[in-house]
Amino acid sequence: MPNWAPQLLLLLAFLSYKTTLHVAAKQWPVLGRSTRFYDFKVQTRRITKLCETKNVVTINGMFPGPVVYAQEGDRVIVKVTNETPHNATIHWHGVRQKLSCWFDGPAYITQCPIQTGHSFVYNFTLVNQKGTLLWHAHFSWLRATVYGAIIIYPKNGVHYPFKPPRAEHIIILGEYWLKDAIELEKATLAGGGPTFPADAYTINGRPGPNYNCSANDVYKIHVVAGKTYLLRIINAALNTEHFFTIANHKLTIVEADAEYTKPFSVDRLMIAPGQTMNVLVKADQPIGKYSMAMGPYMSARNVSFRKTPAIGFFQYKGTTPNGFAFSAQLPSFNGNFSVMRVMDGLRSLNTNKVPLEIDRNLFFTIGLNVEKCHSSNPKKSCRGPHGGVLAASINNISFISPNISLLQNYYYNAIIGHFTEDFPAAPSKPYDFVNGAPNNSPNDTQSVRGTRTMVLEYGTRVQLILQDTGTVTTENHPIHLHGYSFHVVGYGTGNYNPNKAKLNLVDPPYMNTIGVPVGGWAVIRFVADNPGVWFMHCHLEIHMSWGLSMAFIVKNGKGASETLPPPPADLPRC
Ligand SMILES: *[C@@H]1O[C@H](CO)[C@@H](O)[C@H](O)[C@H]1NC(C)=O
Ligand SMILES: *[C@@H]1O[C@H](CO)[C@@H](O)[C@H](O)[C@H]1NC(C)=O
Ligand SMILES: *[C@@H]1O[C@H](CO)[C@@H](O)[C@H](O)[C@H]1NC(C)=O
Ligand SMILES: *[C@@H]1O[C@H](CO)[C@@H](O)[C@H](O)[C@H]1NC(C)=O
Ligand SMILES: *[C@@H]1O[C@H](CO)[C@@H](O)[C@H](O)[C@H]1NC(C)=O
Ligand SMILES: *[C@@H]1O[C@H](CO)[C@@H](O)[C@H](O)[C@H]1NC(C)=O
Ligand SMILES: *[C@@H]1O[C@H](CO)[C@@H](O)[C@H](O)[C@H]1NC(C)=O
Ligand SMILES: CC(=O)N[C@H]1CO[C@H](CO)[C@@H](O)[C@@H]1O
Ligand SMILES: [Cu+2]
Repeated sequence: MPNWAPQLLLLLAFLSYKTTLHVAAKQWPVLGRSTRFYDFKVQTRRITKLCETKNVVTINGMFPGPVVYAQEGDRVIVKVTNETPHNATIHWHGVRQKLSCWFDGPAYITQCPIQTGHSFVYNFTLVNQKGTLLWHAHFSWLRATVYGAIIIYPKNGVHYPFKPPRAEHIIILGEYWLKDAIELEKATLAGGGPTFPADAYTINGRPGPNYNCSANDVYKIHVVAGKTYLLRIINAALNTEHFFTIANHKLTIVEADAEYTKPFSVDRLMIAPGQTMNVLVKADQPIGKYSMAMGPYMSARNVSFRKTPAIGFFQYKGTTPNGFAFSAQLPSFNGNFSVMRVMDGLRSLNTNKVPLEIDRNLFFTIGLNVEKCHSSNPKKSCRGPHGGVLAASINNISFISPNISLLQNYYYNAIIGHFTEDFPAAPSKPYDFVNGAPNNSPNDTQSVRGTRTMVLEYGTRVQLILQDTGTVTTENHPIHLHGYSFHVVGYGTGNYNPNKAKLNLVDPPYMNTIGVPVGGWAVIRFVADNPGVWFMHCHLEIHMSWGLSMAFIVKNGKGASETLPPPPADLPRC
């Protein structure tokens, strides 16, 4: 039997976006069937949640934002117009942007922000990619409310590698603040200490019955007994990794970060911000109403966070809507069993082309720092440990955002003063990364500040070891690389030891965001065959603000197929 579901959904999606999103097709030339046009207006909208009404930044007034539907191989064109008083950009998270780095989206890395009243047309193709990804704002902390799903169906005539599900549902996990997202970043950085926990966790923007004024602000999936459903789970939360579970039901993971995996079943999963997972759920329990729960995975010491889980319902046809719901059990906030269970189970469905030989072996430490207080008002501005200011770094370098676009400057050879090309391939001094402070001095927790990049020749086969440090606290950091997926060939706890590390070079998962184990390490491999400036950072927004990021500059290769084309004419200026 042919698999019509994706085509049908695509058609429905096409019809609905045409009617709801005011696609300004007339402005553009006649389209091929394989070009998808979207019109994104960055707009503020008043919404009421948790008993309070406030303005939030949205796309087209929608929260979560509109879904971008496409098929593998399609071109996607999104005109983004900024109608808010804030700066904005959109990042297409996980889209590999082959030869289209200009459209990647991180502010001050590949473009200047789209300023109030201006627009920019993002234009990229989805080559060799299918599955679930997400888009989100990439300026300040705007992505707290500016996010949505990207769904890439297989090409016509190509089926999923599993039985077609009865229906598909998108599940976006989020965090919601009553405070304005940009103010939240400013207030956190001004205080020097930890950030404020979210006021609610949300499933598709809805906190569910555990929260005040939210008894009806609940996401529900209606199911028919005996049928199987595909859930496209996306973590778009700002500052926390999350567990997700459905009472009494198994989740069979079939895809991670838009790459098929060998199917395996878990009771609950951990998903980091930036990660996406497709799971199959069979409605194989007695007819009833089952809770879906989302709650935080917090592996750092001394953190404050909200413990109240967000709840949605997985509701069988034939259930009384207001009846009893089976409750879902989440792991404890630092429960690492479910984290390891998922990591251990992830295997690519197909044996991938893992680079077996490597040209550059990089070792990056990732972790937090405490800078000395230089404020005349330490009580107000130095609320970090021991009266210092919290920071974060890679190889002890805290990334300082430039005030120009790195890519634009690199492309026009105008480097001077804005950034350097000396990001180190390894830490300057070895020490017991996980358990010991450098020099055995507990006060040696400072980092160096700078806008440093690392240059890679086109085609370099890179192995990168990511090592968590315990300088302030060990913690699971979700590290995201723009412009590439990478093979996660190994991971473990403690300090990386090349003699003991077991690597999977056969069927490792192929991801764009990896949660490096708390107090541990992960080894990733990729071939640097996409020229441009590619941001790599922790996807916990607060860690990125503190400096846990860097950028790779990948040089052009030979000929047009290995060279980044010139920038589009409407690229925003700083
Ligand atoms: C998108 O990019 C393609 C390839 O560079 C180009 O031919 C096309 O005109 C662009 N479309 C828009 C709307 O910018
Ligand atoms: C509900 O409101 C009360 C009173 O303001 C507050 O103490 C409590 O923490 C709120 N509950 C949640 C889950 O936010
Ligand atoms: C998980 O937590 C337990 C108890 O806290 C600890 O003994 C174990 O080493 C942890 N495992 C990993 C992989 O972090
Ligand atoms: C964590 O909390 C304990 C007890 O309050 C304190 O002694 C320690 O310094 C704190 N550590 C950090 C990294 O803040
Ligand atoms: C922009 O960055 C450059 C180089 O870091 C610096 O000299 C300049 O003062 C900055 N300009 C502004 C307006 O912040
Ligand atoms: C990081 O840099 C600071 C400032 O130069 C230095 O004091 C500290 O020892 C360095 N730490 C490590 C781990 O290299
Ligand atoms: C917006 O971006 C421009 C260009 O980088 C900058 O000059 C301006 O200060 C920014 N405005 C805000 C409110 O961040
Ligand atoms: C000068 C300074 O920062 N001293 C701190 C060194 O670390 C101890 C705790 O490990 C603090 O108590 C000191 O204030
Ligand atoms: Cu982090």
